[in-house]
Amino acid sequence: ENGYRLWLRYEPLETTQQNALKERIRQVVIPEQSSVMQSAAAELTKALPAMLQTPIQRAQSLNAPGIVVITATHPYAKQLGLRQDMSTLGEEGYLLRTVKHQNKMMVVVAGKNDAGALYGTYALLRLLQTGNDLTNLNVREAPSFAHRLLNHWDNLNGTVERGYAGHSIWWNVNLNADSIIARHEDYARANASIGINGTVLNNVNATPQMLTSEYLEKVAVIAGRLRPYHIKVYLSINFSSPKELGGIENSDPLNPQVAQWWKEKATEIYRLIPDFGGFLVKANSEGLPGPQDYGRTHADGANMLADALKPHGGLVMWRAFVYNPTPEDRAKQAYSEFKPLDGQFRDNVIVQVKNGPIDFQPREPFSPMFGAMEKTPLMMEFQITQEYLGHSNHLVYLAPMYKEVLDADTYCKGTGSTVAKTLDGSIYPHQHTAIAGVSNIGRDANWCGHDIAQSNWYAYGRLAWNHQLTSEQIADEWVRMTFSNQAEVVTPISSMMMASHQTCVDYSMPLGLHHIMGWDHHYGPEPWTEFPGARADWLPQYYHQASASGLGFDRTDKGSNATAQYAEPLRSQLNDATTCPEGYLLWFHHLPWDYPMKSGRTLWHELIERYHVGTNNVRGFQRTWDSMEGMVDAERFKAVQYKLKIQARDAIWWRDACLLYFQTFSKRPIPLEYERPIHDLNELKQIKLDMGHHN
Ligand code: BDP
Repeated sequence: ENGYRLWLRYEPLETTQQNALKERIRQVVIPEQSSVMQSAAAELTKALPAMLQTPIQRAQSLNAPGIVVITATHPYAKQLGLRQDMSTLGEEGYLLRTVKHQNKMMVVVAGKNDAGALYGTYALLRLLQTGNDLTNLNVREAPSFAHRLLNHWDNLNGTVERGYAGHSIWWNVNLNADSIIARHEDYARANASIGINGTVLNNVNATPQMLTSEYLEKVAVIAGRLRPYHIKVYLSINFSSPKELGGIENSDPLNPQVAQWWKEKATEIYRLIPDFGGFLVKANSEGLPGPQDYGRTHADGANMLADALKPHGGLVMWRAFVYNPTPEDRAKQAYSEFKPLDGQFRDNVIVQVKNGPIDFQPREPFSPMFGAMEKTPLMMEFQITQEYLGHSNHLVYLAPMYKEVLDADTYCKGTGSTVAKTLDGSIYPHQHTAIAGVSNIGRDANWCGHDIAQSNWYAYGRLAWNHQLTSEQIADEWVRMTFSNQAEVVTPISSMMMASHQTCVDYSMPLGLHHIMGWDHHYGPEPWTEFPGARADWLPQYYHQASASGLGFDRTDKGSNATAQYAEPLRSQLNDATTCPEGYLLWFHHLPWDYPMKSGRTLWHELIERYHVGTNNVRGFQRTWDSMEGMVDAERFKAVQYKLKIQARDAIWWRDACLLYFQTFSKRPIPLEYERPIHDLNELKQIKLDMGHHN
């Protein structure tokens, strides 16, 4: 058991559940023929006999009890009395019902279209895998966001930027090797099972080469493998492609030759891939080219690409991850840049915004762009790969972090204007809704490096489908399918997962600290780093502002005034240290070391407390996991046990490094009730990691 099967293991069910189901499922009827329907059929044919330990027949008519999978337009929908209910079902939605037909019980999966039927099929299999016996089914679901994407930061040479699970599954591989063909199909199954319907195949730091015909042909091959699972492919593009590939003098979006080049490129792409999704664009960001190179705006650039894709139905996902080494607080820059452009984008442009205003830190407040852009559809960009959260060495379940952001109240249209509602069409009724997650997938046998990191891929997909699910529910499902349905396994593993994000925040960047990690590789602590000639906004001091007077970045109206980018009453709440949530305290405030915290401790003492809570919790995770020996398979047991050792050591490394470093400013002791540091600061400063990747 090496983790390759993810949450689609289809282990034999418990005997009582099997026996009940064998009566209920005597046949499977899937009368429609599209390739997506065939994927649904293939999954059922693979899963049911394995779970029920008995062969299951495919049939055409409803003359025995069984599972029926149909779309809204099939005559069976009417015969089974579901047509009415289906007429109001959302795009790609489905119903799961147990229906009596001529005295036989039918378990019906009814999709709005064939994609809905596929998603419904996986939902049914999820119910079976998690112990349900399919009596009295009454489920009605439709996705929260229309476009649910993974973003792969994969380079054409096969490396993966910020990837910690081996090389790319797409690039620098033999596309015709059996193992790669199988990977692609299993990738598609896993994504379809959680409702992902789009994928960007290459790094946002894109090379023009991506759009050469040599590579587009490869994209067409991949698209062909994902299509039966209703997954569209998208590409990241380099804004200078017309100049670099087309030999045009420049790539100015207002140059008619440039616009023409993109039109022709779009036509070429759609000739090869008729259902191509569109472009993801990182422009004028971290040194990449963009419209501003020619004195044009982000809207000029995005619209020119949107016009090229429009006749084919394609979308432009234009990233708002922009910041420059100017005096303006980095946390304010995306809003400052984009807010004045609200209303200037074509209707097939979506602006893709990272969850927080800086950069995927362990905890960030939500980006103030959410709620503030009324006339422009925005989409969330989450990071699934754990760039700043211990790579694939640390156990960190990210659903609670995603939920914290999705459920945060922007107050843009009064109380209850959550971030999720600003994006899903309920507050601003835009034509397109979307969400993206930066993938943690590579060619490792277990896909994600850490067996438990699979839960982040899973949780992202589940929340993209339905942002109202709870983190607990998702963890529960995932553990049941990935490890076991036994309560003795489900409870400890899921409670450990639920505590893990706050734990990682505590041992690395508690109380709103951010961006104090290792230069370049972003692994481990380096609050002290200086780099001759480096941009100030790439260095930790810029963010923690530690001094004899205290700690934290003053973003109040006395400081950078980033709080003013939020709507009232949140603005005032964040602006005042006594009402600012402690999780964001040092994000928004620079406070004296003796500042009194809610606990009654001083800030310095509270910092020590948080770091120790973090390290102690990881030691607790080790004990919890060791109690799973014999309850989960030996191979994954050992693998996770080994990773937890690394995490425990790293947590202490973080704690000692940060406390000893901040102590050089606070000049206060570590109270005797806490463990003594086991490193000294100079020794820690000597650690130079070569993580084998750059940027
Ligand atoms: C940063 C990563 C960098 C990415 C960048 C981005 O360190 O590798 O290229 O985000 O999102 O967090 O464009």
